Amino acid sequence: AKTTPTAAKNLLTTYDYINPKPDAELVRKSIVYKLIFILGIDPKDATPADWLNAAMFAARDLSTENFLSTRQIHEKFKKRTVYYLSMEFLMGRAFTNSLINQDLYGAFEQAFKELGLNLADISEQEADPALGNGGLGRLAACFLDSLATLRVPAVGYGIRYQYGMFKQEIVDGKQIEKPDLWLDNGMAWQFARPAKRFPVSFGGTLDTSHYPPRWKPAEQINAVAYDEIVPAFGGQIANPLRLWTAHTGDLFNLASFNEGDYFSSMEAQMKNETIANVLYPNDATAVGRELRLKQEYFLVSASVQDIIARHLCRYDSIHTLPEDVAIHLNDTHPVLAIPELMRILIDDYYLPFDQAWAMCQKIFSYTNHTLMSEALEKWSVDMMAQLLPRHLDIIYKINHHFIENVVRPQGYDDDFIRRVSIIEEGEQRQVRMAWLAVIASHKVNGVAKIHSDLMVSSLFADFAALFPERFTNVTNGVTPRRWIAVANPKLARFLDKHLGGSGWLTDLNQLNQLNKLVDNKDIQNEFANVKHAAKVRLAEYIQREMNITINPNALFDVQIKRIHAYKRQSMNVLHIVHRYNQILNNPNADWQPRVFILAGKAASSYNEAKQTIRLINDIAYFINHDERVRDLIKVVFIPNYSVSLAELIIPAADLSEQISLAGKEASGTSNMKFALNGALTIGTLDGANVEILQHVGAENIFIFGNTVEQVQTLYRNGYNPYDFIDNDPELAQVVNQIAQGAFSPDEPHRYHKLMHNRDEFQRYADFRSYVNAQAQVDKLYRQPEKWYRAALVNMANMGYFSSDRSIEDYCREIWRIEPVSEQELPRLA
Ligand code: CR1
Repeated sequence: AKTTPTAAKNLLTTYDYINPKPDAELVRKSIVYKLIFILGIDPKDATPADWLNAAMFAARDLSTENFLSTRQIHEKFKKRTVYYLSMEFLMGRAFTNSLINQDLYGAFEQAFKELGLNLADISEQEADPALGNGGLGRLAACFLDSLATLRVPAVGYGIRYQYGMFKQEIVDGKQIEKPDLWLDNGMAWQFARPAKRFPVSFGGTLDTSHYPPRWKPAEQINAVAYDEIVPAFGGQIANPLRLWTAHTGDLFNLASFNEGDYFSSMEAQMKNETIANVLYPNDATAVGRELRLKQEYFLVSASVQDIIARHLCRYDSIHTLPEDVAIHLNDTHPVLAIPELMRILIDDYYLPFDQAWAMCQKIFSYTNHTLMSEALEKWSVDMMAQLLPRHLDIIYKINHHFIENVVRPQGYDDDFIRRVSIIEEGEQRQVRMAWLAVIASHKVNGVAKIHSDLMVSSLFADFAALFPERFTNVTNGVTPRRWIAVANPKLARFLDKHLGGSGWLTDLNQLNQLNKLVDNKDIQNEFANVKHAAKVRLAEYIQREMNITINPNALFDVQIKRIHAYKRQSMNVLHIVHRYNQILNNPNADWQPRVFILAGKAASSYNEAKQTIRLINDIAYFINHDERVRDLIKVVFIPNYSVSLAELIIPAADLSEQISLAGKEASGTSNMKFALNGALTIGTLDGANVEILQHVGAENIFIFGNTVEQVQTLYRNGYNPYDFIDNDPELAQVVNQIAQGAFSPDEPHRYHKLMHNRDEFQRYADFRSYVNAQAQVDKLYRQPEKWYRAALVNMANMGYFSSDRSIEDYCREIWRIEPVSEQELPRLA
């Protein structure tokens, strides 16, 4: 039992210890105090990074009280809680966000001024923790922000990778991967929790002569927690993000050490510590490696044990778990949580299988984030038998139960049973993790309307026949706190001014009041100035970091996201080269100057994506140095794309490229961030583009390309790229130039394969329609009144795409969770 010293107890049961809002002087004192007494640094020797750490400690103090009292409220009122399990969280920098969320930005800015320092420069010192790949990880971060802000009782669980996403350098046009040392300068934002540790076991044998069977694992390591505070915007609430790290101190083999074999005594320890070492840099792709399976199990085992421990703090029985707890699976990566909870309920709490299973089905829900078959996780039965024998045994039982009690009684044939079985038969038997997720969850959702519809009609069609009520949609959203207030403060001030205050930050539908202002010329100009300032800021960065000069008056055309064939960065390139050809053919025409900005990382093992990066850089070099095109085209590939770079680039975009092949991008979320910052979208009818179109209206977005149905027809008829290349001389010219080395004269065949592959994602089929849409873009940009009107209409109608709306949907439709109410909040002193 926990004891609290009486004096502290008084403090923690009355809420009057909550600080009044500190002024600049208090903040300054606190920063200096932290610098001296926590970091042990003399102010006269302190580097900007030291000042940042000191300031983060000071800011953390101010949210810690909210953090602790939030936990107390949850316990006191036994708040049903959602646990969000994700292998990835792309939180971005914490410092500025926490100051804005707690309304402390002004005080800190003033405090640093008095210290002769600049808050913005200090904030730039913060490492950007890249514990994720792309959209999936960033969505999890937006959701945590909304969960806190909406006062939803929630805990995020992830892994504290020692090395996050690799750092990308571009050398001679090629991507070079360097380790990301995000922890090097300390991590003032996280609390180490050495006492929060749970053993995680692997391997060994299963003795089935008992019931329940006895698992005798071969290895055991400890998961140790770090907590990161997720502060609500403007509120008294702060939720935890709990990240696990591997600690193997106890594994150290004393026997061999005493025999003098220091190395082998350390060996087991080193082997296991690699579990939390690196993030797999794959986006929308599955990896079939043993270490990855270990990582996934490590996350879920520690988290499920912790969830049960938390439950038993509030209730004295395990039976109330489904009333108290909702566990959400962010894609299939944490799906082993299902057999892990079953294992604990059956083996440790002696619940009968049926009872444990009924509990699981109330507790779990699952989001599918992609239909791409290459991303569907499957684990070989052999590997799982080796690493997690008890879990495999439980999965077999779940499968048997499902087939015998659910499928067969409905009269389905063997072929159907083969299709829905969790175990895929074949040369190598495999466990289909997505099937397990669907069978165990009470709700399964896709992330945009078109994606959820396709999910039900294709990937999960058989399951939709079995459980039609299980499938639903929750369209993704993004947090306006980070994507406007942090990323684009000038836009935030513009909105405050015209919407009569900052209410839009927590009620994004207020943006629709802009609709009545979109024809006002002064407001159009004012917005144009906000956009221009952001473009200047980005141009300065590009000048400083890359030594490339771009003109802020040009149209900024931006595609930033993971490099992937289905996202079709190479189709963007086709258009750039086509435009280049047109300008050379007709140099005196009245061309609209454009800057093409691209950024994104390629998975280290994904050759085609790496070639695409190299092609972009080769073309950039060639075109940027061609005197004949002057400033009419510039191409910039900004290295090392990250959340903080997105914060710099998105506000500066005029045009947002969302050009995936229809049916392939589950949602996209940068499309929302761009439109929210007043960029116009050029996009296909894919993912959330479809809903953006519905909200902003067809006149305010550039839609092109084949629909899902047309794409499927092309595939069905045996898609042949030369049907398109051979019938479009301009396209053929572009393809031949690239394929024959016009941009890689030192190695003419460098891009032959990239151009002449089977064009799985139908770039050539959509090329002409894309080029036509780009001509419409130029035409509209030439009429600033119309362009900025359209930009304002975009912003005005983005309210729906707030992650607050997504989280409200999840709470109501999936988790059945109530936020902390006004009455439950502590009274402020
Ligand atoms: C999808 O590709 C979506 C995010 C968040 C990605 C992207 O379209 O916006 O998820 N999927 O829902 C993914 O990473 C493993 O799958």
